[in-house]
Amino acid sequence: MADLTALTSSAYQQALEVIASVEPRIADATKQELADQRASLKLIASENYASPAVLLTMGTWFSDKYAEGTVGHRFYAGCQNVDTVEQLAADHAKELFGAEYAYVQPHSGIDANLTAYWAILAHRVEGPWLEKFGAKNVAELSEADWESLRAELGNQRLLGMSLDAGGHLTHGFRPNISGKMFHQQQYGTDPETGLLDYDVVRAKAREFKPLVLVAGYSAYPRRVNFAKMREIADEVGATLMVDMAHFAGLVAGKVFTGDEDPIPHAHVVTSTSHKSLRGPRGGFILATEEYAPSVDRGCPLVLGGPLSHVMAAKAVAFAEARQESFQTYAQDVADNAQALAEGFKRRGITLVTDGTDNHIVLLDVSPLGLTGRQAESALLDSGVVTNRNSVPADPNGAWYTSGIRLGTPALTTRGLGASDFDYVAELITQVLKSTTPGRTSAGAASKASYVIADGVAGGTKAAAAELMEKFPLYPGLDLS
Ligand code: DSN
Repeated sequence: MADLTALTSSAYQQALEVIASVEPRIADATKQELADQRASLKLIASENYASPAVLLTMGTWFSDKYAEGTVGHRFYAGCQNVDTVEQLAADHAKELFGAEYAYVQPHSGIDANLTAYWAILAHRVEGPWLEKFGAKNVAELSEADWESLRAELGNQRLLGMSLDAGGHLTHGFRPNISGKMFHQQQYGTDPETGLLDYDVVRAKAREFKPLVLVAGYSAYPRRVNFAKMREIADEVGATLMVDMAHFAGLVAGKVFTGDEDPIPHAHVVTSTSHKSLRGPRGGFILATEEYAPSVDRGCPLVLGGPLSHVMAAKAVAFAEARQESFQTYAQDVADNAQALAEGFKRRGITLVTDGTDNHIVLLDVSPLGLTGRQAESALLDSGVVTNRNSVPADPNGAWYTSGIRLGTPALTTRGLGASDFDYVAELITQVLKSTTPGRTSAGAASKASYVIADGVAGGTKAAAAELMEKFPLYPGLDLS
């Protein structure tokens, strides 16, 4: 077999030379990004390192091809190779997740969610109305039909997890389009434990009677029982949509099974491909046969031309995730999150829900007298890349916040194990305990500025770089 490391290195060296011949600053920034990613502790829960095969697949002439439509039914000529790519990506996704239907065109998680919402509305609302008006499709509805449809139905209702409890912007957050196209209500978590309370979700659902019940999260450090969510959805006649963007890798890797696997329980499942699933940046949707025809209309319902080069890379990533080694990786992601959480608890750091059982650890930095923004900045100065995040009922709002969200997918890809994550907890704790809030120029307490005790940021940055050298990113890839 060819030496893939040497091939990768020479492929990138040559690619960067070609790029530099047109715009050398982009080649330089690309090299610098690799150097930065190599030296820092990447703990952003939604990031990972895709394989060279996935990354290289995105850099081809598939990028140049328009292919609006679906496999075998395109609005442009010459799509035979795109058909091959899209079909393969969808087949791999169906096999990987055990889904009845897969739609791999969405460009991002938000695109996937919007497409799913409109598909659910089309399936649940448009269908019966077409019948009522005796129309075969929406094109046959007259303006007067549309007017009466709007007047009678108004906005439909959506119930999702609130942003500060760990839900996503697209789960009905007021300033997001999802909070405008639907009448929305949100469920939170228990104020004492920080855990999802299914009885509260059920009570809200009974009262609000949503058309769509959304489950899933981007900052909740716990597993969700999707069988229970489906029971609630069925009781009130809602469609259950699960957004598994964050934990798709744990589903693919069979860490989340039974009631924790969304596929057998949800009508529609949306996802990204680049987080714990470790693929290219993009989105996709899985659905039951019943919802498939509506989801299949993603273009023209919501989307334009699919990104064929990214669909090709999704196929490669799904093929990778079907290998047994991915299951080991996914289990390591969850085990490492446990080790990280335990490391913080032993060092007296407060965790939302007092722990984790997925890939996320959410620190509450308010007992240290810091905002999330101050903690995020101090950590970045120290070579630790994280993001600030709201905690439930956050007094500091969504900009300054009181939390730091950490995730284990990226550093697990680099090979760190439980004892390394304990050391990571030690490094982060040292920085946080050595940071104090700064003052505004007028002398008032600031939510943004901060002071780190002398030597701590530099010392931690050096320690982080030393740790990362033991776990090389893309080993053998030399761009010097
Ligand atoms: N931006 C993603 C995240 O960090 O979780 C969600 O959209």
